[in-house]
Amino acid sequence: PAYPEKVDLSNCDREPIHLLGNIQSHGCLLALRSDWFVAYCSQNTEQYFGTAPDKIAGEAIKNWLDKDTLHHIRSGLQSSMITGRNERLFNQFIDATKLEVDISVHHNGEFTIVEFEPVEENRDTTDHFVRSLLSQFYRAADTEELFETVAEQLRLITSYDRVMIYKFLSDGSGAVIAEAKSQKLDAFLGLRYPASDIPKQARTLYLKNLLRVIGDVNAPVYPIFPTVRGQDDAIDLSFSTLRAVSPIHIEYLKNMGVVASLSVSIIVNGKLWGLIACHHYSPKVPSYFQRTELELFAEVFALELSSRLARDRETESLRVRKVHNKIMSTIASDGALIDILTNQFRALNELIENDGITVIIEGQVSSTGITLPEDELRRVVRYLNSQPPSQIIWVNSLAEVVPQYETAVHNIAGLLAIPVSKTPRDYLLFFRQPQTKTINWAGNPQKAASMGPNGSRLLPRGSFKLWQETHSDHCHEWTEQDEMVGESLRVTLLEVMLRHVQERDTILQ
Ligand code: BLA
Repeated sequence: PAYPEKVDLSNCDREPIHLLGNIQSHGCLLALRSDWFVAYCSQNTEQYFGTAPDKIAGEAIKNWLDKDTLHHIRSGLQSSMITGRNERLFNQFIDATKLEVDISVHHNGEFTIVEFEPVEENRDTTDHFVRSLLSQFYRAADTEELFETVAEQLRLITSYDRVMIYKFLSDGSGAVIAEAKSQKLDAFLGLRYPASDIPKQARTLYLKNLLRVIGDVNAPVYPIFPTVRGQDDAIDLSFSTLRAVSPIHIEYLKNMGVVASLSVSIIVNGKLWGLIACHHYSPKVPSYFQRTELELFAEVFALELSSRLARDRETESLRVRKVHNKIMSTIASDGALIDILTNQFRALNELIENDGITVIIEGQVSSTGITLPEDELRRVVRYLNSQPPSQIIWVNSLAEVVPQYETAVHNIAGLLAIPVSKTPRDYLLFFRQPQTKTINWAGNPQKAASMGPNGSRLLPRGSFKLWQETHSDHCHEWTEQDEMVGESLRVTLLEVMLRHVQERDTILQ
């Protein structure tokens, strides 16, 4: 009922996935009011409490749960209010039916949400795998090895058919950067997926709620009772562990041939860096115990990752500082600015990977390596001048931003531009040649979605067949690192400028 009339690729981001009003079938949900009376429950209460939903809604929960269990739920709720997360209670009993369950509890502002899942018979709670995983990944020499180790180990431990590390790229698309899978499956490693595969509201939710289990895409969902009209009254299931996922996403998984999935957020410096994504080709619900371990593991993994990334940045900034010092100690104190900078080309060349450097100051041009003819250079500078001032500008494809620019003619595809002075038009430019680049998409990203047979409903793409995109007018992409180096070079140049002006003033006096 709360499902919006129409969802398409442009409003995919607005599908209120936390208000869809259904849960998955592998558990049961109760929403309690502050007086511990049941306000809402899932349709399948009979199975868990021996009572139909209309006989539980409106009643006191103490009729079905004993004192001890209620006590645990109450203290779980208190911890949950502090941590802002679901609190898990292991091996509890429902008094009314003597069913052994794991319980998850949290408060959503209005209700206390209590969720129940049956305890599987033969689970091995003594197998603490986080510790053994940690010793493995501290040994990894670099981040690539770290990702591979993590994927391999997680697959061994969780026994999902496929475990992937999925990384978000700067444009919102994502790539499978590590994979462990059963041999009979095709590899997804290296494949790219468009941003719309995981819309914005889902990503926002995954920042708050770290772990999602989809137990069986073919199982029915259970609506929440009593049914409400419209989204305004729908119960907020953001933190519900049983929340039924978007039907569009269910269809997506079906199209992929996947039956069950698990995904865990990897958060680095407060941002959703990526996901650990697991697929299974038959129904699968990991135990509460495994989920708890996985969450903990994902957190330690994210910490290790951010400390490795910080270490890399530190090494890089040390290198940049050295070049900065070299420039500052060898810089001439007099002469024209353009000559001063030309004399530093060798040092600059060390700093940023390039195929040519050009400096433009008050209409004068000096260069090393490949450069552009003057009229083309003027057109490029015109584009640069139209950008916000006093900032470095990087372009991966000049053909995309400069009218009539011909990459092949000039053999230059992109540039990193550093403004040299406050006055526009003076720049230090690093050029890069074109590089043929192929992106392997899992299906044509332009056809990420299609309309249903009647045109009224959106369907995710039906094919994940390899779709190659080839660019010949892009350079080797400028990275965040290049941006950082460019930015610190901009500061160095400001210092050079300042010194130059001071020298000139001293001479003039
Ligand atoms: C959610 N999409 C997701 C999730 C993943 C992906 C991992 C999180 C839920 C989960 O754990 O399964 C995408 N899954 C992938 C990708 C790979 C993978 C890229 O295994 C690569 C190997 N999806 C579409 C379109 C829409 C869409 C067109 O393709 C919208 C119009 C929506 N995806 C969509 C929505 C969710 C989602 C709404 C949230 C599901 C939910 O949490 O309710």
